[in-house]
Amino acid sequence: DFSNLFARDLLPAKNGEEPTIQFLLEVVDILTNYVKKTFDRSTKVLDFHHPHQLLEGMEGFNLELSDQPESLEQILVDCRDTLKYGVRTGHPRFFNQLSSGLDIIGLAGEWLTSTANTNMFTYEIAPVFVLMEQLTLKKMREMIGWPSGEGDGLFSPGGAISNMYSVMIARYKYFPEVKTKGMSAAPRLVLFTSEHSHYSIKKAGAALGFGTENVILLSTDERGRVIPADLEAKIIDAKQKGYVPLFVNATAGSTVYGAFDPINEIADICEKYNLWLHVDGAWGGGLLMSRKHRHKLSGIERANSVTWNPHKMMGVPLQCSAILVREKGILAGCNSMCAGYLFQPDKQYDVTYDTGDKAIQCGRHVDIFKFWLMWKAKGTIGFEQHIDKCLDLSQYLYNKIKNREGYEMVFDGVVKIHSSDLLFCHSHQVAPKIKAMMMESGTTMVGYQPQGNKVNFFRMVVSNPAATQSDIDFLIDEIERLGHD
Ligand code: ABU
Repeated sequence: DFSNLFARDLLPAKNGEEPTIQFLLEVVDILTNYVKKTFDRSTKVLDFHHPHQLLEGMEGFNLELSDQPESLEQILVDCRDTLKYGVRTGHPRFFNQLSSGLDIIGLAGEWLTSTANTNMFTYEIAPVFVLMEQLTLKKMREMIGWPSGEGDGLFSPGGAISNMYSVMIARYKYFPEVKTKGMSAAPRLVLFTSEHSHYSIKKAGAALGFGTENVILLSTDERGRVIPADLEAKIIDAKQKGYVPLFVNATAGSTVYGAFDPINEIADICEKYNLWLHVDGAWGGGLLMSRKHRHKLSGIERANSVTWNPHKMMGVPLQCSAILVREKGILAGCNSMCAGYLFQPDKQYDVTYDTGDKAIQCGRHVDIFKFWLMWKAKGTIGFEQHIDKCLDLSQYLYNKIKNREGYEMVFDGVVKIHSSDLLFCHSHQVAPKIKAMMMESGTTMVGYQPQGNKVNFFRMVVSNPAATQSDIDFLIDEIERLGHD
């Protein structure tokens, strides 16, 4: 009975050990029930409510904060309600986001990480995690193909931040004085990225003082891949205007089309004009684990920096994103501030393991452990099998849809609904309407968006390790069922 117990009765309170253990066992019970249900196809992906309904307090679920402590019984109810009204992103029929799935080893890793509750900035307080990060980043660099896995890197709070790091270090490489003097020390610098690339490159342009007008968008072919000739033409044009081309982002797995830019051809142009080449492999980086599919990133070994998010295609729990850099030391050169209270040079150990000063953050979450633990538990071969299975499932979906009445491929690989059997055919409204009904019924989830002059279409993401062919079948049937309603 937790109704008369409060947080103050738990450890470190005197006699707090027994209630602490009982309370945590209750929490574990809630979590394991949730885990079981997540993989049960008879449960819904979500129980949707509008924000005002949740804010008004659904069935006693009160989001308001209180001045007085609530009982542990109420706290357990809050834990159950939080999961009840959330979205089961590990459900086999959740296809909505690039990151999905519920990996049990990864989950165990998160629990351990939170229990350890430490900070990545120094070896002093995170010795094991720092070493795990170093070894894992080296392994990732080997997979990229940099000699002996040499180079640098960090886990960062997401792909957008990893991409921002790449722009920062490119600028530091060519214009190091910007660190001390600001952008007035540099000429007008321009960045190049695909019109299909992630918006984070533009965001980095804005945040770092380049200005979004100096992020030049490159034209793509019908499959969303950068046209190298357009890159070269735009570099020449920028130079003629007196601007200084600095940085090119090639995307390996674009957010909507899943397109892979031709890295080798882009690298040739970067070498010719002495530009920094970054590969945003936030989504597609995972393919490096697959001997069958890694050719899609051919040329990545020529990049100066790479973003790779194991929390996407590889199914590692959020968040887990790496910025990997070919040149050792440049992250520290760009970002270090040598705070004396953390990074004392005269510590008793090798202080090159105090990696925190390479980051733009101070405190840094331990994102490595769950990934390291999963890699141990699956082996490289386990990740490879997962990637190969995801691509097989995509092929299954493609084969199922390509000649099916009521569907049209946006291009060879992305699906658009257009049937006259469905409401609002050929209209922007079809996909949003079906998506809304899908969320109300809670049976499955898939995202939609417009792209260029194309009407809203469904973007099917296959990265969920729990998904099977039957779940793909279910999604197709469900879209048709909802479309006919
Ligand atoms: N880089 C963010 C990806 C968002 C998504 O899941 O579509």
